[in-house]
Amino acid sequence: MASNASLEFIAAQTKYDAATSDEERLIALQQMKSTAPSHKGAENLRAEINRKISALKSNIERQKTQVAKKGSTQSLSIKKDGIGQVVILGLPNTGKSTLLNKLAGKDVAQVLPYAFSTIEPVPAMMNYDGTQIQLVEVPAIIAGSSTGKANGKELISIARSSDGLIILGSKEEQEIIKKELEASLIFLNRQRPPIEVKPSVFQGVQVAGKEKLKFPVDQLIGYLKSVGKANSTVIISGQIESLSQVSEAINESVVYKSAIFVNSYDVTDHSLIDLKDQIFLMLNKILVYTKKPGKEADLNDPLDLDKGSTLADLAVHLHKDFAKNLKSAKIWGSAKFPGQRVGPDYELKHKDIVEIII
Ligand SMILES: Nc1nc2c(ncn2[C@@H]2O[C@H](COP(=O)(O)OP(=O)(O)O)[C@@H](O)[C@H]2O)c(=O)[nH]1
Ligand SMILES: [Mg+2]
Repeated sequence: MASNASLEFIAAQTKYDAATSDEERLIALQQMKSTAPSHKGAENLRAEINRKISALKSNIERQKTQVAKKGSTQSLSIKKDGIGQVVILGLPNTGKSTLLNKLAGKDVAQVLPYAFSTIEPVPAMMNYDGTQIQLVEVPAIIAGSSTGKANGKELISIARSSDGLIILGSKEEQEIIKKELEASLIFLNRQRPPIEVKPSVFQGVQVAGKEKLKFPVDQLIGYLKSVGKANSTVIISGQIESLSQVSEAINESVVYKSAIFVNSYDVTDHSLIDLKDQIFLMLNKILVYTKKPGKEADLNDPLDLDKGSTLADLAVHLHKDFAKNLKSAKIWGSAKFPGQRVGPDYELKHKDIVEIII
């Protein structure tokens, strides 16, 4: 090895030798490159590092496209429609088609007394207060779907891209579905653990919010090193109790979905109305109605906005000229009194009636 190598260079080389993945090797090589001796005698060494870097990069790229190709043959998606897409999941013969038909208000899916009667995803629109929500019945999920049984990977990929889920079945059956989803890195009704790990240009791991970490910080740093995140900035914004939370938080394949759990056979007409409300709430949307001065609002023709939207957001939604000239609006519903005047920053609420003044 070349003489006059710096300590940093040797440290990077040690990292390279100990690396267990191409990503780690690449990071180490890049550190070697930046700390390599610059004199003429080390020319060959620098050339060799550069060669290794480009070989590794193309290797990593190739692996990535292979993963992407593999992923695409195993994913299936239903073109979205309406204000959101909600997917119905259950074991065979749990009443998925029956529920879909009840929610859609017509017979879109065949109800049959045997397992695997629905073999293709069935989309249907559900009317909710004048707006449309897309429901999709997915063919039955079973224990082992996450490993590919009964087209499981394709079917679960529909849940992955949905805006919310209905899990249908008895408690035990719901648990089976939940397990299959978790094995596919789809977690229900919870949020990503409150820790963020970002790559850093500085050496080592900097941690903000250490006091919220409920185990020794050295364990965290050791773990991050072992997964090729030796140089990172960590922000902990809530209690972190285990490394498995850290591993979940940094896993980009993990998604979080809202889910409603429904027991088969207890969907009466009354609970159907509740269920429709729950489905709407899951989408985090509000419906508002617009009206012209002196006219009534059309309550059959709502506009959907994301929860938290302001009057200005509504104006953008309507027309860009509206947005430019918007000064204020009169509001009925969430207003302090009927027809209250509010400005562009006013946060609209579900079922507000809005008369824009320009
Ligand atoms: N007793 C009862 N049977 C139901 C109910 N919903 C569905 N079924 C029956 O369960 C079987 C499967 O229903 P289906 O909706 O096709 O289930 P899927 O395979 O999960 O789509 C059919 O024989 C239905 O008649 C229900 O609410 N009560
Ligand atoms: Mg069915």
